[in-house]
This record gives sequence, structure tokens and C-alpha cells, in this order.
Amino acid sequence: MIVMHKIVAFIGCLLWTGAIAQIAPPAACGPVPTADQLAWQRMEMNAFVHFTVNTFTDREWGLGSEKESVFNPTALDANQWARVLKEAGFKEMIVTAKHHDGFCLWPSAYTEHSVKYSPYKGDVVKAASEACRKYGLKFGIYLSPWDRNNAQYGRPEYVTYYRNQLTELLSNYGPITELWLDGANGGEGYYGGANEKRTIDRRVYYDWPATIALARRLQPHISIFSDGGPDIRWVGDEEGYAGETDWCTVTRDTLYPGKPDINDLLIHGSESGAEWVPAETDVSIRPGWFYHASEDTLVKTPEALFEIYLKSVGRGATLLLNVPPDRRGLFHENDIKSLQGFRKLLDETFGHNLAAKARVTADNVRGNAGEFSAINLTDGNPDTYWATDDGKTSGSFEISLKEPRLIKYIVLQEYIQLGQRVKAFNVEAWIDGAWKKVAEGTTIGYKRILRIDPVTTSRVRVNITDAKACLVLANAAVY
Ligand code: FUL
Repeated sequence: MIVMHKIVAFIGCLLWTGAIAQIAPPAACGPVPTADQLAWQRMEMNAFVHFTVNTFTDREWGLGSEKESVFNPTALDANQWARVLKEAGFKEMIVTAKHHDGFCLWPSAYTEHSVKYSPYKGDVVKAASEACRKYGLKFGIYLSPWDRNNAQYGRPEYVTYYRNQLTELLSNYGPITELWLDGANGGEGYYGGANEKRTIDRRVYYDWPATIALARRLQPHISIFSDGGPDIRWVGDEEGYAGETDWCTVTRDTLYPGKPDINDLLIHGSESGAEWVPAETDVSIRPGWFYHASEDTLVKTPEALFEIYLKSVGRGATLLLNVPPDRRGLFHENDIKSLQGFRKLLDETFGHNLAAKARVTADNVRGNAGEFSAINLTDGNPDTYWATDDGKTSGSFEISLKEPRLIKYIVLQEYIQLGQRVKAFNVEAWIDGAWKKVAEGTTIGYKRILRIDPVTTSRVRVNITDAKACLVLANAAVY
């Protein structure tokens, strides 16, 4: 009996010391992503597909007066789009269901200006959504708020029309991951034959809060893009680069779709922003968003796409690369070749992480707890992290490779589930018996890729020199 008591007391004591040893994880710092925003961020590379009457009229912005008969793809195959994108590593396809010209790629019940009245007759949105499901891609919708065809544009009736169309798109085509709301709005148009200029007040005309609530009701997991969010913000340029300093946070009050002179804020975000609204970098593989035969020789090279990747995904944003189908309704051979070359470059560069499972030591580990140890940086698991003690807003960790290797890239990732923190950092390599600085930067965020002048070394040290709160990093890789 006495022995029994002793055992019980011993177990109790173990439990008690265990409870004491339990170190609490860091508290979140500022705004954090929702589960859907995190999933979107992890997709990294998504694709845009611009396709409408413009493809057949050789324009970038249709006037709204195009006859339905001009839309006549001869060999449309959305499976080809999805297959090519999947093989190149894209995770989502966003289709221009309706661009500014108002022509609908699906047989909308609310207009005769659609595929239904064209020689094609099919439903492009349906074909694209099914192809995405078949190839394991997420599916997104671009529905232009500006409609140069609709006679009611500029009046309250058009807003109802827009919402009816949005309801069709968000109800009939399965899960929609992203809704893309373009900031280009109002101006000259056909407007049912009026042929005039219609300007609207972008802040109030559409009553966006009601439309956004509708979208969320129909698709609870949808991420909504516009210049100012709510879920994803425009990066402020269409060239394919995010800011070297890129905060995922902004205060939505300071933004609204189409607001002038906010590009600087969009590119960099705001360190003190009150909401999590990460940047998306939209850019076309060709000079235009739509297909023009005259641009067949101007398709971005694999090297140019790789540079764009470094300046978008490599700066903590996601990439939205547009690949426009041609008049057959197929991706052009030149675009496919370029995408394949891009994939090859990505695989060659980032295929083998020299730091995978490498030994890592840090000058501070939160509560000296194994749970927050620096090995979490190289374990390949994005859900474990290295953390420092509260108040420790600077710190270093060192990666030791088994033998000296030629290093060209360093990749760092914060554990953004607890907020974005890092404000300044540098990277050093051990060369000829001394530490030599090889890179420095400001923000890290979801992912930061640093291209360095190639060095041969077996030791890499990352020094975080300033942060908003204690350090929480999920991943460090070396290539
Ligand atoms: C812009 C539009 O005006 C372009 O035509 C294109 O759709 C691009 C993605 O967004 O605002």
C-alpha cells in the first residue's frame, strides 16, 4: 500500500514538473492570416487566363459593341490550359468570365451578350472549372465590375445585374477559390447603344460590402482580390515585382478599389497595418493581357519568368501569371515552351535543398524548449518553427553543412500564422576563416528568396537584427 502511494506521488510529481516545463508559444504579433489566406499564400504560383471577344478583335479593352458572332474559337480545349499550368507548377486558374467589354464566357440568364449567342455556343467557365478539377487546380473567377456593353451601367440596376451574374458564377461551377475584382472602372463605352462616357464614384456606386457579403455567403472559403483587398491586395504594378520590403499588413481604411496614388502603399504594405492583406503580383507572359498574333515573338523567356518569380514569390507575395489562349482557344506553342523552360529552371535551382536536415544552432531558443528549437528550421515541416524568448527581437542561427558546397540562394520563411515580424536581417557565410556578409534585407514574411554572389562554404549564419516581436521562423533553406 505504501509502495502504491509512493508511485502515485512520484507520477504526480512528474506531471507537476512537466506542467512547469511547458513553455507557452509566442503570442501572435499584429494581424494574422485566416486559414484560407494561409492556404492561398502557400499556393505561391497561380495563373490568369484572359479570353474574350478581344482575342478575336485584336484589342486589349473591348468597346462593348462587339457582335457575339466574333467569339469563335475553333479548337478550344480547357484541358490543355489546365494540363500545361499543372505541369508548370501552378496551383490555381482564374478565368476572365467577363472582361470590361461585357461579353460573358458562360451562358448568363441575364444577358444575350454571351457565348450562348456566339458560334461557339459552349460554356467556357464550365469547361475551365471541370478541367481544373480534373488536373487538381483551384479555380477562380474574374468578373469585371466595369461593363461597357450593359445599357444600365452607371445606374443602380446594373449593380443588381452584376450581383445576379456573380450569383450564377458562384453557385454553378463548384468551389471558387478566388474572386478577382478589377480596379479599372468607368469611362467611354457602348452601353446598349448610348455610346457615351459614364463615370461612377468607385467608393459608393457598387456598394462593395454587400457584394462581398454575397460572395462569402455563396462561397465561404473564397479569397477576394481587389486593389485594397479585403483578402488579397494588388501589388501596385503589372510588371511582376513586389517590394523588397513587403508587409502583408495594411489598414483597409486607407485603400479602396481604384484609389489613385496608392501604388507605393500597395507595393510595400504597411508595417503597422491593422489587417492581413497580402500582395498578389499579376503580370502577363506577353506584353498584352489578351492574345495578339503580333506578340507571338514577344513571349517572356524562361529566364524572364524566373526573375519575376524571384521578385514576387521571393519577396513574400504570390505570383499571378497570365497565359492568354489564342484564337483556336489553345495556349500558343511559344507560351508552352516558355512555361516548360521556366519549370526546368525552378527545378534545377530549387530542386535540392543543401540544408535539408542540416545541423542548426541558435543563440537563443524560447525557454530552451525542444519544441522551439532551431532544428525546426531545416526539418522540412512548415508547421514547426524556431522561436526566441519574448522580447528577443534579434538573434542568429547557424546552419552547418557536412562539407563545403557552392551556394547561390538562401530561402527564409517566417511562421506567419503568428504574424509577420522581421524588419531587418543579414546573412553571412564562413569564408577563409571569417564571416563574410553575403546578403541583407528588410522583411521576410511568408517567403524570402535571396540570390547571392555564389560562395563555397559549409557554414551559413542568419542574423535577424530587428523585428516587431520575438522571432518565429518556420524554414531556412540553402541552394
Ligand atoms: C486591368 C485590366 O484593365 C486589364 O485589362 C487586365 O484585366 C488586368 C489584369 O487588370 O486593370
